[in-house]
Amino acid sequence: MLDDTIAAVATPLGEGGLAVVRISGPQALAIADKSFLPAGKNSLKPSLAPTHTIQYGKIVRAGNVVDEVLIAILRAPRTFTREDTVEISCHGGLLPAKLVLDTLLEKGARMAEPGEFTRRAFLNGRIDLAQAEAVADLIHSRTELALAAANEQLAGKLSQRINQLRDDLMLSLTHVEAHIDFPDEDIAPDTKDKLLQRLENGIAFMDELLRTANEGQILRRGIRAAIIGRPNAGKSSLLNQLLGHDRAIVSPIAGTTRDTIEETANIRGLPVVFIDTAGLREAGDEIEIEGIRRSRESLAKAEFILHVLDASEPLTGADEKYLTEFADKKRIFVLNKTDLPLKLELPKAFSPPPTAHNVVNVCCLSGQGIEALKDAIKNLIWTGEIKAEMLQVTINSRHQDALNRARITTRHAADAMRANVTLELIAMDLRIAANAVGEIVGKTTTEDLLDSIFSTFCIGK
Ligand SMILES: Nc1nc2c(ncn2[C@@H]2O[C@H](COP(=O)(O)OP(=O)(O)O)[C@@H](O)[C@H]2O)c(=O)[nH]1
Ligand SMILES: [Mg+2]
Repeated sequence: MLDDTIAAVATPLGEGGLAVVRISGPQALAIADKSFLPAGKNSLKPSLAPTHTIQYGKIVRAGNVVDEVLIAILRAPRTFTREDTVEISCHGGLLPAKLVLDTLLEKGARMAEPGEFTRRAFLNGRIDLAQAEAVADLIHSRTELALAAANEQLAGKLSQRINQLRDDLMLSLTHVEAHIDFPDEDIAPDTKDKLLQRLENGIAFMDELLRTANEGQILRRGIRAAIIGRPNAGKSSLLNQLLGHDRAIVSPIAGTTRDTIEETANIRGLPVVFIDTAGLREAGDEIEIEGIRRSRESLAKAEFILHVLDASEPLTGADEKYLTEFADKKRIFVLNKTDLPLKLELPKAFSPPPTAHNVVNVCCLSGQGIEALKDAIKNLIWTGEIKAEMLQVTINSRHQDALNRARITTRHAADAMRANVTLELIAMDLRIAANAVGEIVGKTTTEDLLDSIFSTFCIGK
């Protein structure tokens, strides 16, 4: 598979100033030679150009000029894929990039699969699997904080820790196996203690990593918050305030928001997907029935709730219904319209009792209280400070799955050792644990695993 040369448009499809077409593989320079005509007295054909230089010229197909381009010549191994790579900067827009790509395909390149450049970078040892995943995180990150975390992972911060953990497990395994070879000798008590201590340390370290899964998920996928409340409480106004622009229609007519609206906002560095629901009141017409069905659906998926109450009016039956219906969800009560005389009294009976963290006063007309609400949201989803160390390692769900398996078998091995179970069984557990940890960085992989990771990438990456 690595014998062939792949090509793809590396920039997003659409109109723009420039587009980049990338080609990588053993034939990259030869194919570029057949497609590119140097122009000007200093330009060289790709196979003659020194590495890491830019040449000016034209892409030519069947005698016709396709586009005027700059091409970067990047020779193996100092490239992203560790293969010969040529990057062609052509004019932006769908057609120039497509025609340049077609030319390369005609001259012998193969259309790249999604993520195939990054997959080659992994297969050629340029980056490990956790770093390859970080490339995708980087592309998809929606806040600077998420970007910082992806960069740390790409730099190998997670990989270092995983490799250390795997080395420790392998060392324990070697010790255990050494004793299997000498069945007459029991493990000396102090050696056994040391082994057990190392295993316990490993488990503690796995726990530490596993605790970052939640944060990792928040940074990567964002967290979903449904905005609920009775009609006219100010849900759409609140959404607009949190987004910083007018997204939803605000009107004094109850039932204005008929569809659910979803938008991501950056809340103290955390991507939060806010869902403005259509209200759950008795439906008037068919559109409203559908709107309410969608509201229910997004409510079920939401990790927490912003319950908007109109503070300028006494509590209504509809408000109370929401209070009881969502008692088991994480929620923040947003008391809106605080510019008007206060008439609302929250019942003392609902749980949890109101505190400064779960009750926030705002005015969605002026924006007053919105900053305090953002703090409350951050506190709700991310307990404590967002520390720099935290961003160095935030595992994803694949890492979490592998670590959970490693933890179970390591625990099993440690318990078995205390119970003096035969060493063969302990060795087997440790081997499984080391392999599971190895999956994270790609030391142990299968084609299926690689396919599932790289298929989520975009084409050209
Ligand atoms: N006085 C005042 N009116 C508000 C405030 N927030 C929203 N409103 C008004 O309340 C009405 C309903 O707002 P809207 O956001 O559409 O409520 P929704 O039905 O819950 O989405 C609109 O006329 C808003 O202008 C506020 O803080 N103070
Ligand atoms: Mg609305």
